[in-house]
Amino acid sequence: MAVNMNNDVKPEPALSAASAPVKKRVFSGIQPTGNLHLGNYLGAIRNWTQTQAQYDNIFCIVDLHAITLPIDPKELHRSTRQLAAIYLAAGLDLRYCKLFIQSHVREHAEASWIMECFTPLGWLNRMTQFKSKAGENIESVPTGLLCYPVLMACDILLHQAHYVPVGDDQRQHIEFTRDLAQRFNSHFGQQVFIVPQDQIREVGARIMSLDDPTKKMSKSDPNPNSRINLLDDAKTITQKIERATTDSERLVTFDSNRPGIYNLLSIYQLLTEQSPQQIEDEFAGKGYGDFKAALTEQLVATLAPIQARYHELMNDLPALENILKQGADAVRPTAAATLQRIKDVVGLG
Ligand code: ATP
Ligand code: LTN
Repeated sequence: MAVNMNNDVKPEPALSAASAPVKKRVFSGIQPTGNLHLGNYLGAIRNWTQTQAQYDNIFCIVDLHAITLPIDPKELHRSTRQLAAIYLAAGLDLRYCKLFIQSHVREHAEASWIMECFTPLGWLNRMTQFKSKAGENIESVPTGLLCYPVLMACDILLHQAHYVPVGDDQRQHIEFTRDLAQRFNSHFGQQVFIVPQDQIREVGARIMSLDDPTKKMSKSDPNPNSRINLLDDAKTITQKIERATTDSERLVTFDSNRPGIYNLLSIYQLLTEQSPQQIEDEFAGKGYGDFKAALTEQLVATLAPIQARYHELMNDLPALENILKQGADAVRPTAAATLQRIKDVVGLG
């Protein structure tokens, strides 16, 4: 059975095995740790929506990952629902996608312990995200932060996903997942896991900070003007774009040596789906002011309908909970079967 956005249940179309090519599975997730920003949208969620009809998709709200750094319990619970509402508001369609909360499928945590026992510590010590998040506090940081990539690998491997659409910052984690799957499969001489591939787009995989375009746009940046949040209103967007760092050249051209304007132009390119040449022609003879006004208009036009739908969804939390419960129920059997396979080959039970 499949559920549509209005939450009615309708039967899956009857397809014969011969006429229906089996769709490849996509899996991805985002941590419910605060406001989502334009980088999360253009680097991840929008790509999920664009290709959703082609795949059998599973999108997760990875709350177990969110507790690897301090987070208030009430805020975590609310952010988890907010992220689910954003997924739907951004256009994920329940005819093609299953959405669930990671902690609702306990197989993830159980598989993670077992897979940690097959993960060389050196692999985890090499993870750049761990190093940057741990900073100087290496002795006091939660152990979960170190083991984070194993849980992420289990998310993907338990559901036997083929593709993992993410932003560029997750490249190393997907490489780790592939290495772990291959190591486990070859250790036991069995194809327990599908070895997944990343899906990282060329444009949009790394949206940069508005105030320092050499850093990626990030939820955890202390400067709120460094990012456009998906729930920012038109006035806030206007102010943030007006303040966004550019340079003194005043030429609206795609030049990667001028990272500020290059980043803003890449955002415009993604929103308008025009080529760089078309955009340069549009702004030939015009200055940064004209360009920033056009960019602001595009951003508001893209985000306003998402925000309206988001508020509708958040006003009916029981319906949202129901969608998430149905999602967890639908994905659990594959996760349970993979976990059983892991336990069998390892000799547990
Ligand atoms: P933080 O920076 O605090 O770790 P984040 O903003 O990177 O958080 P995540 O939850 O780690 O957010 O990322 C969710 C998804 O968004 C991932 O697929 C990630 O690759 C993608 N993503 C995050 N930031 C960007 C960005 N600046 N540009 C493109 N994609 C991004
Ligand atoms: N580490 C990812 C979030 C994440 C994820 C996943 C992404 C957790 N499990 C599985 C893809 C597939 C991040 O974006 N910070």
